[in-house]
Amino acid sequence: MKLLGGSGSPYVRKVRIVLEEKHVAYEHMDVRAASAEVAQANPLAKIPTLVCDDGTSIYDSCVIVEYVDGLIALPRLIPETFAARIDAKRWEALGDGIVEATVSISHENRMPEAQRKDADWYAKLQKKIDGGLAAMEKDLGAKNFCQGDAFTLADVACGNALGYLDRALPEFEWRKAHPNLDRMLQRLMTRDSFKKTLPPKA
Ligand SMILES: N[C@@H](CCC(=O)N[C@@H](CS)C(=O)NCC(=O)O)C(=O)O
Repeated sequence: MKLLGGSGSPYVRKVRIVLEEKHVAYEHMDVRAASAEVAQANPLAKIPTLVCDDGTSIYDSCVIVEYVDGLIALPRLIPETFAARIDAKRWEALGDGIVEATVSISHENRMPEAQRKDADWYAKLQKKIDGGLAAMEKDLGAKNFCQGDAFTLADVACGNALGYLDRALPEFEWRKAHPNLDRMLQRLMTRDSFKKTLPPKA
């Protein structure tokens, strides 16, 4: 299978962490969403897009991680029982929501200052990031894993969001107010899947 999408995309990194954790062999095509390869494989022209060996394409990142998790039984990243499965997907939505707000702010910051959106726009997105971090900090508590007593998609989504915050908004200091998340990211960064997928400095 072939994964289309640039290493700098946080949604691509989430999928790559899952592929590494599941030890699935894949080819990585480091291409942008606007590339011809993506346009051909995904009518929405978005990354990540996974092209399977039979030519079928799978998107978006949430569907791809569920597909990859189902391909190989162990280690199971999306729990089997209904309640735990929904909770893992809720963690994923939290992580992805923080990523989405962070992408918007970091794109806007690249505009010339005079053309940037107003303070209300920034405040609205910052509130999502702050709210998402507060919820993750509280739900993680003193535990070693976001969910239950094993590494799951919840940990992938949480660590991916924190890593992207550091990369895209390096001036944003989140650690002091979120010691549980700080500890979590340090522990996640000892895993091969997180180390191997860390994007080169922007
Ligand atoms: N919900 C999607 C979001 C993917 C996404 O927004 N990817 C961005 C790159 S980080 C993209 O392809 N942008 C190009 C576009 O929207 O046209 C997912 O989880 O895969």
